[in-house]
Amino acid sequence: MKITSAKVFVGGPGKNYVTLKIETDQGIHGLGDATINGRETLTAAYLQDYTVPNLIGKDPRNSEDIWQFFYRGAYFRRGPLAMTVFAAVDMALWDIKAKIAGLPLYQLFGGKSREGALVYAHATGSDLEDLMDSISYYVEQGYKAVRVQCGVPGMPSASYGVSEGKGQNRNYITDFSGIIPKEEIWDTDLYMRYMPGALAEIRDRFGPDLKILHDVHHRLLPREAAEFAKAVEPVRLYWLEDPTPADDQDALRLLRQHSTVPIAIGEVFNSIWDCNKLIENELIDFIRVAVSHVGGITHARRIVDLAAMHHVRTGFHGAPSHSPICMAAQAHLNVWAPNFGIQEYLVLGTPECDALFPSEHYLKDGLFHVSDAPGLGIDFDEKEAARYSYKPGSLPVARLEDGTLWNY
Ligand code: KDG
Ligand code: MG
Repeated sequence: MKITSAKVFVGGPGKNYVTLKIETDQGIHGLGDATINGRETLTAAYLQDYTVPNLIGKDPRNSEDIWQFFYRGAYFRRGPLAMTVFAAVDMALWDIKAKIAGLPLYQLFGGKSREGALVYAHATGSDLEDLMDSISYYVEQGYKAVRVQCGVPGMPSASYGVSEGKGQNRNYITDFSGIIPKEEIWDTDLYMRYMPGALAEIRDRFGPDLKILHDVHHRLLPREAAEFAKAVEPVRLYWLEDPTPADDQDALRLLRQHSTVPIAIGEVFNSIWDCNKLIENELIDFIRVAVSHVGGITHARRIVDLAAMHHVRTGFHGAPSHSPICMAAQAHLNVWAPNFGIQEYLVLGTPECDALFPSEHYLKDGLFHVSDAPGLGIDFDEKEAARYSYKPGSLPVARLEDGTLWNY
């Protein structure tokens, strides 16, 4: 069996999805996702200029050897762009492998450990009351877990994860007005004074059963993160996400010494070498890597297995940084992984998105159910794709009030 062609598409409804389609001499094709927010043309160029020519003629069934060929062959290891490119190839090869077997992908991992995978939605509000409305909306839809972010009174501009204005399917992450990012102002002191009380009010309003998650988006220093984690302990969060920039992994020791709040980290990681110490030292409770940013299924499975040895559960990234192809790959891992925790899920299912990526995967009562179609169980409509093209967009950056650049 040989790979005969590989095509790269950039675009999508309200997003710059980077889609790889690998075709074979047996008429079977596989799909991969190389989307990376704000840098989409770069993974597309890496695929087109280097990866595609090197795929032609290879046997797609040798996914491990192909992964090693690209990873070791690059000489310069890791990095988000390269690992996202390798991920797209790897997803497409697993898609082909499972289609050859005539099985849904999860069967190649060891079958189902659960029927549906718990997901969490993003509730957001410009203020706490707006956020409460947003949470109610998701609870009414049957979600059992919700990430909550709201504006902080007095904060000079809207901050990370906070949407201004009403509406439930708000894309507040990428700004498509151009490649020059918007700059936001962040004030740690205001956040630290306001947010623990706001989270406590949410717990009071929604009762003990709702799983409440909160994302700090790397904004606190280690000591501040320890203080914040202690302050929110009575809320019984499902997790506190990215309390510090996780480049400094030892920083989490301080937080761990002061609090038992579950910690989730990893959406910016791109290899096992970014998180092996965090996992082995049991400094986190959830690993947040995304299959599409961490070298694909082959590499993600190594992380999941390492995590399982250390009581760390999965909480794969699922922001609109990933196309439904990555979400499908994660859905197969989620129904299999013995140490599955939760899946981030931002409603992708607009009619335009479903037309571009048809599938039988579905969400019901806050659980994601995976399709039993062979492979990833998702397709890509090239005719629909012709309607879209690349739109320049960017993620915001954050500064302190005195102009110091801060963590987004
Ligand atoms: O590309 C950046 C987004 O994926 C990020 O801002 C989303 O923090 C995020 C999350 O938890 O989904
Ligand atoms: Mg996050």
